[in-house]
Formats: sequence, structure tokens, C-alpha cells
Amino acid sequence: MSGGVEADHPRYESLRIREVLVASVASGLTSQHGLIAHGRGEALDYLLGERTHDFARLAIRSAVAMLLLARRPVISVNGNAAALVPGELVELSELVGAVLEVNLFHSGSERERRISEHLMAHGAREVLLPDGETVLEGIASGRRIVNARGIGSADVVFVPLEDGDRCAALRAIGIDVVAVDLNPLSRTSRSSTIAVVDNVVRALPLMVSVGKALSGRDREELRGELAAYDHAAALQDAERELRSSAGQA
Ligand code: PTJ
Repeated sequence: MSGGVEADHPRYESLRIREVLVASVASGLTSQHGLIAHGRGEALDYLLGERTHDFARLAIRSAVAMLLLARRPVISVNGNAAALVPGELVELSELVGAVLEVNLFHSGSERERRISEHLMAHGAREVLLPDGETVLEGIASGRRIVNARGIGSADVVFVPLEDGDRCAALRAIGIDVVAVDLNPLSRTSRSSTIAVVDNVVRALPLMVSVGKALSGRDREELRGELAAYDHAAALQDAERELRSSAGQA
């Protein structure tokens, strides 16, 4: 790792992830704004103790059940998620039968192409890109252009970390949203159907292992997993955890 930091450094994992993102900006996968977004996430993760809490574990089980029950689930990939968890995104898409679609806030066809190639290099069989004509109403950013075979006809969209613009717009047209976001106060967390308040680098591997455990279950059992989730309670628990840590800091 640059900076000469060894694996026994107490902040090694956090520094390693920073390096991944910095390299991903250099290779054109992640936007520069993605580094700022990551910094905000780091601060929140620090307050959460950099561990997966029970409220997130419960949300993960219900989120995976929701994806397995969906008719047309889509995993929406941006520059940060592609850099941090490409293999897990591909594996999850296979386990739950979801389409992978690149959808960017800071849109640009070159970065879309690079993200798609990166996912293919991690085993994806197909990655959809915005098709240039299918528009999601109510979104100001480049995210409004989607793919008709993906987000344009989805019933559930999984958004691992993003800005708040899109989630409410998807919900307004009847699409359920599963979000992973370290900020329980964000518009994305609040307007999602299921919010996993956790770091994508921990949440995605857990979603893959839960996907393996739940993929053989019948729909009745999956509905039971889904019903165990209480959105308001999950967000309250996460906010309480953050505020109690902030109070001690
Ligand atoms: O690749 P693009 O162009 O689509 O852009 C992606 C980013 C993330 C830059 C864009 O969507 C953006 O600007 O997002 P925001 O508004 O900064 O929001 C990102 C949210 O993700 C914030 O609530 C952060 O706290 C949260 N976050 C950051 N890193 C992580 C995270 N949540 C989970 N895991 C993380 N590693």
C-alpha cells in the first residue's frame, strides 16, 4: 500500500479502502465526487463502530427476501459501488436473479462503459446501460435516463449507496427500493422500502451469504422474512446508535 502502511496498522482496512477508491478514480470508474461521498460515509461508519449492527442484519435478511420475491429485480450500480464490491454485486445478481444496470449521478458514457467492463471482468454475464430514451420522471440528474429492460421495467431496485434524488422518484411510481446507506437520516434511507444502515463493504458480502441461505426457500417463508422488517424502527435504532456514539465522542 502507498504510504508504507503495513497490515498490522490499526487503520489498515480503512486506508486500504481509500486506496481502492483513489485508484478507481484514476482508472475512470469512480467520480472525484465519489471520494467526498466516501469521506462522509467513513465518518458515519466510525460512529457506528465500523461493525454491522443487528438493525442492519435484520434489514439484510428482509432485503434479500424482497429481491428473491421480486418479478424483475434490478441492481443499480454507480462508481463507488463498482469500485468497492464488484464481485459481490455480480454474485448477488446471480443468486437473486437480478439484472445489473449502470446508473450514474454524474453521468458520462465513458465511465458507464468502464464500470460495465469492470463488472464483466468480475463475472457478470450482462450489464445494462442507460438506453438513451427511457426516462424516469421526477429526477433532475443523469440518473433519469435508464434502460427499458432494467430499471425501466423493474418492480424492485437495489441501490447500494447513492445520493437522495432517485429513491423517492422510484417509490412514487410504485417501485420498491432496497438501499444500503450509512446515513439513516438521508433521503435515500428515509424514502427507501428497506434501508440497510451499514457499509457496503460489509453489507454486500453478508447479502451474498444470506442469498445463498434463502435462495432455496419457498415464497411463504420469504414473505415471513420480509414481514420481520420494520422500516421506522430500523432507522430509529440506527439513529440512536449514531447519536449515542456522537455524544461520547
Ligand atoms: O458514480 P456516481 O456518479 O453515480 O456518483 C456516486 C456518488 C456516491 C458520488 C453520488 O451518488 C453522491 O454524490 O452521493 P452522496 O449524495 O454523497 O450520497 C452518498 C451516500 O452514501 C451518503 O449518505 C454517504 O453517507 C453514503 N456512503 C458513503 N460511503 C458509503 C456509504 N454508505 C454505505 N457504504 C459506504 N461505503
